[in-house]
Amino acid sequence: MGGTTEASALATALAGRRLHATLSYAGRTAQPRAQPVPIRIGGFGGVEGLADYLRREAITHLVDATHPFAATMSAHAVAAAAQGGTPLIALTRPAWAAQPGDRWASVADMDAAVAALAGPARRVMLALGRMHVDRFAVQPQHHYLLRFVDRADTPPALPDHHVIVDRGPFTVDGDIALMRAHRIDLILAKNAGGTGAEAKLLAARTLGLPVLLIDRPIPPDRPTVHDVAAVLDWIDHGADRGV
Ligand code: 3Y8
Ligand code: NAP
Repeated sequence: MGGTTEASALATALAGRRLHATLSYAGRTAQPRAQPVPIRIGGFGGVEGLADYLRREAITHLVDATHPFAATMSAHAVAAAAQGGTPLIALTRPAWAAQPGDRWASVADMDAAVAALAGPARRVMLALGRMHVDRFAVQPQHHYLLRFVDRADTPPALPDHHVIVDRGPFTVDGDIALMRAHRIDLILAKNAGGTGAEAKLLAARTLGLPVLLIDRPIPPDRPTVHDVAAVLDWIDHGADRGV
């Protein structure tokens, strides 16, 4: 189950091998990145739907390589895999940790992030995508720089905003230029980890800008690795050991 840089890297690694792999997308974006293995797009229909899929497709290994904030999908994967006895492993990336020069503050979740924006007008880069933007309408005083993968059908309910349509991975120079051009004085982001979204953090460090990072949800208990090689080893050796 994909939608991340790591999932795409795993798909590339698996394409060169004789086993059959399918990469699954929820269908959140109009044109997901082309993959070197077959893809399927759309929800499974809850835990039961996923369990049926695993059984119907005789899936022998389930890799949850979804984003750390895709908490529902990860919970369903654990439940559905347990139901049918399908070996499951999570491929995820460690959370980002502040380095010298970083001006980071953490908030527990999206509600806390919205509350943290109370106060005088600022110029905020809301690098959260499209799904949760309207929650910030209760803080209409700010100028918001929004970055979406696809243009939204309806404009966000924020009186003062500017939308950039772009998909990552992003570059540090690109994000520095973007923050300068829009005179950004605060970046709000999820602690997604990984390389595909970290450019904005490095740009903020270079510009000395404060960052508000939303902690990731606590993942369910499951075997977890942080690199593609470990997943390949699990597929070759680990799964039958019930790792
Ligand atoms: C549909 C698949 C690859 C994977 C690329 C990674 C990197 C670029 C950075 C910013 C932050 C954000 C957002 C982001 C990044 C990668 C990775 C990552 C963040 C695609 C993709 C899908 C999605 C869904 C989309 C969400 C949104 C989140 C934009 C494809 C491009 C903000 C998360 O418009 C919407 O409804 C978008 C929804 C979930 C979060 C949100 O709440 O809006 N990702 N992103 C997946 C599916 O359908 O199953 O289109 O190719 C994947 C990637 N997005 O293969 O190269 O590995 O994380 N994605 C965040 O991390 O904060 C952008 O702007 O700096
Ligand atoms: P979520 O809230 O955890 O899941 C909500 C529902 O979406 C799931 O119950 C499932 O529907 C469906 N779903 C989610 N991921 C799926 C997948 N890979 N394949 C098939 N169905 C999937 O998920 P989300 O946070 O909306 O993320 C959706 C997708 O975007 C995931 O692939 C994730 O990796 C990617 N993504 C998310 C973020 C983020 O910030 N959340 C960032 C980058 C990429 P059913 O119950 O019907 O099965």
